[in-house]
Amino acid sequence: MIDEEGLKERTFIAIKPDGVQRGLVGQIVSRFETKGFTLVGLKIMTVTKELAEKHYDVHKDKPFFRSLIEFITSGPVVAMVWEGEGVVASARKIIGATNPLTAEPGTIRGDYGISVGRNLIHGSDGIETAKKEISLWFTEEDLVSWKPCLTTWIVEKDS
Ligand code: D4T
Repeated sequence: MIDEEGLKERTFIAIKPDGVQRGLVGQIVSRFETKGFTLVGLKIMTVTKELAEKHYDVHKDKPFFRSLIEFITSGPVVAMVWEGEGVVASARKIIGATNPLTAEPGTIRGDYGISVGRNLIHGSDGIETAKKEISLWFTEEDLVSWKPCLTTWIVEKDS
């Protein structure tokens, strides 16, 4: 689906410090790549307290807020933007439930995690959230619009 600005659907994905420290970056990127989505933004970075607090602002009154901010700023994070039809909802399914213990096998959290405070990866929970998160983490210049040559073998009708 193309939005009013002519952009295809995009989502924001971040591999959290546990995923990076455990050497799971390649396997996690591969899940989205082999599904057929297009990588349009990628960087490894140390998250500042300011960015972490803005990103998790909706949770600021939750009891786990402080530990969440401490965790997300505790080591490198791999921030990404993925593009494709239905990518926001599909990425949430690929990621799995918030608690890795109850996340389905076959999902990233279900396959690699145990603890909700070490759940490896973040994915935007809706199209509007995705837009906000992408502009919080990336500049326009950081993102690359491109059409993979395999598109016609993955998508029947490229919108
Ligand atoms: P994110 O936002 O990281 O993709 O996770 P979810 O969308 O799946 O889950 P969420 O927003 O409810 O939680 C945000 C973040 O907080 C951590 N967390 C959550 C935690 O440390 N303790 C808790 O009890 C909960 C509910 C995990 C994800």
